[in-house]
Amino acid sequence: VPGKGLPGPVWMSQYACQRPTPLTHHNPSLTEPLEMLAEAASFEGSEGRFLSFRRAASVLKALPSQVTALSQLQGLPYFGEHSYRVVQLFTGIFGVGVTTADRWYREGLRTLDSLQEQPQRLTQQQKAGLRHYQDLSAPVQRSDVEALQQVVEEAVGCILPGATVTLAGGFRRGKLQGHDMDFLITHPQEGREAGLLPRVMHSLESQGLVLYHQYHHGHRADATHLSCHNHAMGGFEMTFCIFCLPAPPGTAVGGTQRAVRADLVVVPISQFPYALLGWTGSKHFQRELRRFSRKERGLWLNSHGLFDPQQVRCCPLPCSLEMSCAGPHLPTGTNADAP
Ligand code: DCP
Ligand code: MG
Repeated sequence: VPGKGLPGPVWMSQYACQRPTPLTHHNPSLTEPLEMLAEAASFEGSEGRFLSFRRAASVLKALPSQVTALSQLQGLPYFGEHSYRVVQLFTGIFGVGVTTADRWYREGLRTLDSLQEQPQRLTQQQKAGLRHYQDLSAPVQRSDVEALQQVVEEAVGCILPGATVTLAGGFRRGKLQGHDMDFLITHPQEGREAGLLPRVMHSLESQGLVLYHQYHHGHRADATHLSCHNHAMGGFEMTFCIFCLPAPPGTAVGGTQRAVRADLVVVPISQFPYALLGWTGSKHFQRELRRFSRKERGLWLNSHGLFDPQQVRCCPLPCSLEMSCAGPHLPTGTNADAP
C-alpha cells in the first residue's frame, strides 16, 4: 500500500560494515523469518540463497523504522531482483534445466532477449525452445492431445499395421492441461517396433507437423543394463518433439496454429506395462513406488521391469545415462518373472 505518511525508500550501502546494525531494531518480525530461511538454505548447502537471505535480513536491521509497505523496500540492496524469477524464466525454455539457468544468471543474463543475442550459448533444442517460448508456455489442452493422437495413430498405422499409440503422462492421470503430451508406441509382436520411429517422424514431417524433434536411440533391449539404470526416461527409443497444431478454439491470437511439446516413446511389448506405469507418473508417485519396491519388497522397479537383485549381477552401463546403480548386479531373469 503506497500510503501517505509512510517513510519513503532510503539509500543504504550494500556493505553491512558501512552501516549501523543495531542489536535492537525495528523489523524483527521480518528479519527472524529471513534468518530462518537463511539457515534452512545453508543446511541444504545453498550458499547463494543463504547469503541472499542473510544480507536481506541485515539490511532490514539497519532501517530507521518499521517496514509496513513494500514500497519502503524499493531500491534497497538485496531486495530487488531475486535469481528465482530469472531462473524460473529460463527453465521455462524447452531444454533448459536449473543448472544451466543458474549458470546463465550468474553470468549476468537476465532476459530472453539477452539469450537471443547469444545464440552460440544455445543448443539446437534450446534455440527451438526459445523460438516457441510463448506457445510452449501456454498449457497443452485435451483437444491438442486428441488432435495429435489422431495424426500419430494414422502415421503409425500406415507404417506398421497393428502398432498402437497410448497416451501416458499427466493426461492419462486425468489432468485437463499439461506442459506436454506423452505417447507410448508399441506392437503386440515383440521386435516389430524396431525402426518404426524414424519412419513415423518422417511421415509427420512430410505433413508439415514437426517444428523440431530430437531423436534418442534406445539402448538395445539387453536386460543386462535395464535393471540397474534408474534414468527417469528409461533406455527407450524416443523423440522429444515440438509439433505444430491448430490452436484450440477460442485461444488463437492472431493465428490458427501453435507449437506444442510432445514426447513419442517406442516400447517393446514385453516392457510395455512397466513403461506405461512409469510414464504415467506422477514423478513423485513413481519415486515413492520405486522406494517402496526397494525398501519393502526388495525389488527394483523402473520403466523396463521389476527386478530381483538376488538374481542379477551388475556391470557398468555402456552409455552416458545418468543412473544410480544400486550395487554389483546383472539381471539373469526376465521381466516375465516379475510379479
Ligand atoms: N517421468 C519421471 N521422471 C522424470 C520425467 C518423467 O518419472 N524425470 C515420468 C513421470 C511423468 C511422466 O514420465 O509423469 C511424464 O513426464 P512429464 O514431465 O511429461 O510429466 P507429466 O506428464 O506428469 O506432467 P506435465 O507434462 O503436465 O508437466
Ligand atoms: Mg507430460
